[in-house]
Amino acid sequence: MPCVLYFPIKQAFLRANFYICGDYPGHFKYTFSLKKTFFASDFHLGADARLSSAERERQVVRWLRQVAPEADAIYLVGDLFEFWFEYKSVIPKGFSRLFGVLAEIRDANIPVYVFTGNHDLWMFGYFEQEFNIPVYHQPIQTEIYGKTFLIGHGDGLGPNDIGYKRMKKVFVHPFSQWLFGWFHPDLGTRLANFSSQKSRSATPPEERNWLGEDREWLLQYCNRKIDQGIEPDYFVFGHRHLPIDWPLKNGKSRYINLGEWMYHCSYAVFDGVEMQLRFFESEESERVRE
Ligand SMILES: [Mn+2]
Repeated sequence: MPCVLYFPIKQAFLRANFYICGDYPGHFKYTFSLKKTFFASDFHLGADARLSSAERERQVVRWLRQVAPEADAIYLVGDLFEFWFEYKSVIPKGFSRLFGVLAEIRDANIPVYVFTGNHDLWMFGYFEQEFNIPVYHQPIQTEIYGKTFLIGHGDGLGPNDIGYKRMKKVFVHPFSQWLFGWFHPDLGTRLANFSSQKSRSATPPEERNWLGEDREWLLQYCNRKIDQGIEPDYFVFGHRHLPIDWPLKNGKSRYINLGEWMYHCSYAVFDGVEMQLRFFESEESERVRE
């Protein structure tokens, strides 16, 4: 078979996803599709916004259930929770529906990768032990179907944000983590909720504007990486709470920001050829693109 035919067919076969799903016992659907990789970030479960946190958790679960059958992998890129801290023997209450579906997805052998964000960076092994989900505290570079990706939450990257970078040093320091771990969880959680009330994760989208190419920190970070010779096809970040799809100066890479789920319910899907920003149960609206 000529190469021009053989390789696309082989690639499609490698990505083919044959699955049987049963909504009810004895009721099976046989489906075929090409596998896709999904990315989402900034659910901020635990904080109310357009929907209450409980309603939003159900929405996230609906999304995960919808995408899982055709997912080759699911990347959850930070700030899943408004606040998360793992004590030695205690985790925060709630999120049982999310955990149920994550356990189901992992038990079906679909890879899930979790990144910590600035709101939930205190993950110390629970996700690995309970769900067999690797947790990344730093951006990673990876390859998916021949395209290269640099994926991370995005906090503390780029110029500026000096105040946060200083605070992050304290947050990730083993001594402060050890100390915080010795506060009673009710007290620790209250302290954290008090400080996150001051944070602006719930700022509505109309108050979040594209600052322009020269003032978007994560865009500047991408440009710096390109200057250093690091040129992935896609830079994928969250943290900015603004869905962005921006072509970069090298004419090859793109900066994708996943947006958030307090208002936009945005996510990205890579089908092996193209990366697309999409919106779940939400008006396809305010995405930033050139
Ligand atoms: Mn966030």
